[in-house]
Amino acid sequence: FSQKPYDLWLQYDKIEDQAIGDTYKSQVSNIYLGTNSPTGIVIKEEIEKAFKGLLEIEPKFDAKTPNLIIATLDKLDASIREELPDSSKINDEGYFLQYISEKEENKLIISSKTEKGLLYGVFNFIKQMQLRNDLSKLSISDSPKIQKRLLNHWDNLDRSVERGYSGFSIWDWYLLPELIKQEYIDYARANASIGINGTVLTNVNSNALVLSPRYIQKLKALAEVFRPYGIQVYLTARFSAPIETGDLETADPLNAEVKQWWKNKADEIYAEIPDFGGFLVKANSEGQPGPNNYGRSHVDGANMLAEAVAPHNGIIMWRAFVYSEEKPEDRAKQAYSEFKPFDGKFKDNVLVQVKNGAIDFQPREPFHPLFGAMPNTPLMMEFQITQEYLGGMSHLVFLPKLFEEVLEEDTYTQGKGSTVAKIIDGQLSNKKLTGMAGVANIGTAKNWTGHPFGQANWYGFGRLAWNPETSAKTIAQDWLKMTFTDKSDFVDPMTKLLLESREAVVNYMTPLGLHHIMAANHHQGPGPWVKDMPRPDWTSVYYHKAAADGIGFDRTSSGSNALEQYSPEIQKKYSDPTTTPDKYLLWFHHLPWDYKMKSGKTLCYEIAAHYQKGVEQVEGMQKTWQKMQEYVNPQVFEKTNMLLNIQLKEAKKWRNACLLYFQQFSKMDFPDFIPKMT
Ligand code: GCW
Repeated sequence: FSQKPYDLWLQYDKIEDQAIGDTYKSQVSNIYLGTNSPTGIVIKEEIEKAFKGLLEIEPKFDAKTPNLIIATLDKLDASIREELPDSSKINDEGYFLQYISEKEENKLIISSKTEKGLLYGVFNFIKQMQLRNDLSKLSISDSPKIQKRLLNHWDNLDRSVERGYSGFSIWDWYLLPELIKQEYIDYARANASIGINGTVLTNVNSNALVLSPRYIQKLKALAEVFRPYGIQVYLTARFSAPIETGDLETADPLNAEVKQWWKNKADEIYAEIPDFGGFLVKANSEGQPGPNNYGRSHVDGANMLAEAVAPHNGIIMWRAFVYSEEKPEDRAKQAYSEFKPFDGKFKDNVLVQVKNGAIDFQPREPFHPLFGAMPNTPLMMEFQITQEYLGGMSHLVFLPKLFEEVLEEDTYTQGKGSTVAKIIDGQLSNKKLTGMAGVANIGTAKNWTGHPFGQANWYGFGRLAWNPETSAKTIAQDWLKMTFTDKSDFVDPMTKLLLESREAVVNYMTPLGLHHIMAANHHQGPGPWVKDMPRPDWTSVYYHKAAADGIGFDRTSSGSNALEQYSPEIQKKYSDPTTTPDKYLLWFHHLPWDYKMKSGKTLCYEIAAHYQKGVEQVEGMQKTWQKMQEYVNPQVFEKTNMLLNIQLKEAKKWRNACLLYFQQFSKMDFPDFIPKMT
């Protein structure tokens, strides 16, 4: 086996099927590459790597009569240009892959408006060979639907990673700017291959030190590595930085000196890194400083920073993850309450970054009501790729299925079909800025993500940021084929396994709309009993409300009425438990233990049945995996085996702990299928 975990989905193992390999070789025997810019050089290197691996040939770039042409549209001969679709079919980052057959000559064309688009086209072209597709059928016009496709690293300057389960931060700040690690280059390749075009290098719980001149030099070195790959660097901005650096006594966003301080800071950064992306800010959230400290609003804070970066085309991503310990309001309502009144008030270069759900990256949450509530503000989606609440380093969970579910949800704000995907890609409002962020699961682990299947979540995030309407199934199939093998005896059962893995984790952790019942602080493992915490909204009892009368959080008008933050269509459906989808039942309703479910069984029975099903689904995953040995690198096979054993053990622990805990209130016997617990 030559599958190398470090190489992620960019496996360029030799194509075994000789007929396919020979056909490809004849189709790409002479290459014209119409650029020798830094991006042109990385294109050349990638082609070399791919051809040496897949086809075992040294690509020829000096051809007079090329059959593979890689050049921006302005560099193509008119006769070839005519064979391509109209340039309006793609945007500045898009590309064409086209097979043309004229007279006796056949040609493959990779073309685009910009070199960045060309690079994306080349990665897709290589992928076509990884997938063993017929190159003579190629006719693809593709463009990203979202502009800012970013990873968010929650990486600290001491290289610890908040909620990171894959080793330490890959940013070796101590040895930068002098030492450029190969990992930085391979990180850029991997991201560019899926269209990611920006990375926020530092934790949202941020450290002002990164804004100091010494760190700007380190940042500059990384920016130079990433630039040819079309990746911009961004930082998190600590709101109190003007004070912490010792320069000022206040960070009040309306203070003239503070404004000037940030302008100067932006000028200083841009002088070194002209394509610096901008800042991501977590303000007045979980103890972070922010404009509220000075009686100012989120708009005041965001707009002040936006002004500082605007002359350089920078952007501000202002997070809406806010909930206050002083407020008695249901935590699920608070971000909406605070941000909706600001709709339309942010400057043009501000994106409000909203987590997919209103609580916090749970195995399942309804979509965040803000997505349907700020038509005049660009909203950026924030997904979490690292599995903070989904078993961290040990559980196989294919997250694109979760992301897809959120993106497909209908907000109804402009009638039926107003999906979250269409809100964030700007289709429904012509928003000037669009974006999607994923909290990275990357670290110093030799395979980048710790769990071998964590790679699929990084890959899938990139695919959905490029096009939020991509199906999780397509993503699963592509990733499996590119990472392991295209054999259908592997790809078909494994696709099924991946797609089911998300529902499994929901079943054995938080079925039927339960949420935030994890162990305190680290969030790994069950903790429905958690009640003594510094804040009530950090406990579990706050969320499940299990008592003698039943279980669940009443978010209808008889309870917190969080439901009123959604469109009337959703309110109507979800205000009645009989029309609420089972998957959100206990998110919106508090119901008696003997409440009769759609299945005809009691709620208590269904809770048990879901926990049991989750455990059985993990057993099913193990069975499938056992049959995959012949297709997988032995180390990856064994590692995944062992991790699945841990996952099964933990799934049973979740089932047992939650059912025993809830039973003290329900006083009902477990159904027979629940194994005896001692
Ligand atoms: O729920 C919390 C996480 C924190 C994280 C925070 C956030 C970066 O537990 O670790 O802090 O979300 O998203 O800001």
